[in-house]
Amino acid sequence: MQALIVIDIQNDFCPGGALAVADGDAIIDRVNSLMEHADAVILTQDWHPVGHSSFASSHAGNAPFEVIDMPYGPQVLWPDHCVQGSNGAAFHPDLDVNKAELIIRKGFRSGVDSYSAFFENDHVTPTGLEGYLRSRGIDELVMVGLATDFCVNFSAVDAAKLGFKVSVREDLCRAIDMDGSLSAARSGMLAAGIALVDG
Ligand code: VGL
Ligand code: ZN
Repeated sequence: MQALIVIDIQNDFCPGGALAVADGDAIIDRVNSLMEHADAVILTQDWHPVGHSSFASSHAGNAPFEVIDMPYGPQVLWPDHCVQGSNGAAFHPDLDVNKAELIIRKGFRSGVDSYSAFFENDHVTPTGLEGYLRSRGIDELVMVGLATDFCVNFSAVDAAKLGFKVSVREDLCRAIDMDGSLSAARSGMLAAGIALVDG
C-alpha cells in the first residue's frame, strides 16, 4: 500500500511568507489532484515554538541563512517561521486538507530542529511516523511539497534508509536552493535509491 506524503505546504513557505520558497504555491492544485489517487494522504506541518533554536533571532550575532554548530551537528539558521498557532504555520488555504488522514507536526522541541518527517535533526529522536506507516501496512511513499532540498530531502532519505520504497515528484516540489543545496540533495536522494520523478 502506498501513501502520499505532503510536506510543509504552509503559508510561511509560500510567496509572501516568512521563509518563502519561490513558486511554492504553484504546486498546490496538482498536489490536490494527486490526493484523489492515493491510498492514504499524510500531511506534515512545521510547528515551532516562539524562540526556537533554528531561528537566527534566537542567536545573538547570527543572521538568517548562516550555519552554526549545534550539539547534534550543523544547523542552518532561518528567519522566524511556522510559529505554533500563527497564520504562517497554517496550511496554505488552497491545500485540500480534508483528504489528510494524519497530520504530523515536527520541530516542536525548542532545542532541536526537525526537517524530516521521521526523525529530528539529531537523527535519532523519532516522530512516530514510521510506526504509523508500518502498522497501516504502507510500504511505498510518494513525496511532494516544500522544500525539495530540506524537508522533502531529509524525509525521503530517512524513509529510504528505513526500507520504504520512495519516489519524489520533483515537479510537485520547490526548493530553497542555497549554496548548492538542491544539487546536493538530488545526489543524496539518488544515492539513497530514491526515484526522482518529473511528472
Ligand atoms: C523547512 C527550513 C526550515 C522545510 C522547514 O520545510 O523545508 N526548511 N524549516
Ligand atoms: Zn522550520
